[in-house]
Amino acid sequence: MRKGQNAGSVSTSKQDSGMHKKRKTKRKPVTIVVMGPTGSGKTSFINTASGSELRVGLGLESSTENIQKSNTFPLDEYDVTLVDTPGFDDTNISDVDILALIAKYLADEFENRRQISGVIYLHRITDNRMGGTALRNFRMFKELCGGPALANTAIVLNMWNEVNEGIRSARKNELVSKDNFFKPAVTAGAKVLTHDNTVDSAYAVLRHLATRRPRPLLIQTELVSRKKQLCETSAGAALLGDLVKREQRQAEQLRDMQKEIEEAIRKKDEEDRRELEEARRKVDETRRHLLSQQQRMKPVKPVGVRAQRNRRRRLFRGLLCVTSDNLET
Ligand SMILES: Nc1nc2c(ncn2[C@@H]2O[C@H](COP(=O)(O)OP(=O)(O)OP(=O)(O)O)[C@@H](O)[C@H]2O)c(=O)[nH]1
Ligand SMILES: [Mg+2]
Repeated sequence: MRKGQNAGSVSTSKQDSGMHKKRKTKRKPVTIVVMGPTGSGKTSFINTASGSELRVGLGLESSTENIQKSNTFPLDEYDVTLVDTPGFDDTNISDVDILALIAKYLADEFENRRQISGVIYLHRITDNRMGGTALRNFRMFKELCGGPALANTAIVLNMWNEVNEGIRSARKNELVSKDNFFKPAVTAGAKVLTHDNTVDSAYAVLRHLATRRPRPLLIQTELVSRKKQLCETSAGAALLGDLVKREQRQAEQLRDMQKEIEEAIRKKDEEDRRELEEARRKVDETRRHLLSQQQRMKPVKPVGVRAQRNRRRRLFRGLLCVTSDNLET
């Protein structure tokens, strides 16, 4: 059905270029970015709305690891392009790399005067709690957009038809009324909408965003206009704060494990000791990973006159600080 609609739009534009040349109206290009945790249904939403065939996840692993664009498709007087983003879940790609990817895409668009009309944040209404990963993703979404641009966002509660009326309205009320969930974004103008995996509900979301006046996202002005490094941006600071907290929790866990190991040694319980040491090794690995991510979020010092003169390098010095070539030793 989506393909038919796209094909239809192509033939419409061909007719326009022939018989109705004088009445030809140019559709307004609209770009909408889709964010949300891994597995929240970002790619599925994009495919449903655009008729694209971007890869959808099958298992628990994250499936979208890069920024990808949908087919551009007509909707009312707009030509809509949807932009898929990876979720922050620190598995296949680190959260720092994901932030760098998204930030670089947004900064490039801003620098090339291509406006972002809106941002969608997807949240599964089937989730019975707002866990650490969901909170982290939402925080990153909020910090990337910043106050004024939140008016151009939609928080989309998807999988809406998967739970009964009582549960979904109770969950929605909780999500929009709690300060640590969606309330601050809603107060700043984010619109809460629902999606039941149909083209109609996807279009309703897109129509809401397409009709709004585009505004730059905070990360765009921070990186391009104010020439901040990524680590100096609101999103960068939020991610760094999160990495520090997670690392502290791991360090605490390591201290507790050390006590348990000493106890096992004292009791001469060899099996217990081996199991605990194996568990400690894993926690230590996670902690080291978090420390190395923190390290990569450190500001990079200017590297010389020539580099200073290079506008592009200056612009993205924050992003360059998180690529492997530019790691501080
Ligand atoms: N029932 C139902 N399942 C859905 C819906 N949207 C997505 N899914 C399923 O949820 C899983 C994840 O969907 P994706 O679209 O890959 O999610 P994603 O957010 O792009 O995930 P990543 O690319 O890993 O970040 C897939 O198995 C989809 O089929 C929906 O509206 N209803
Ligand atoms: Mg995806």
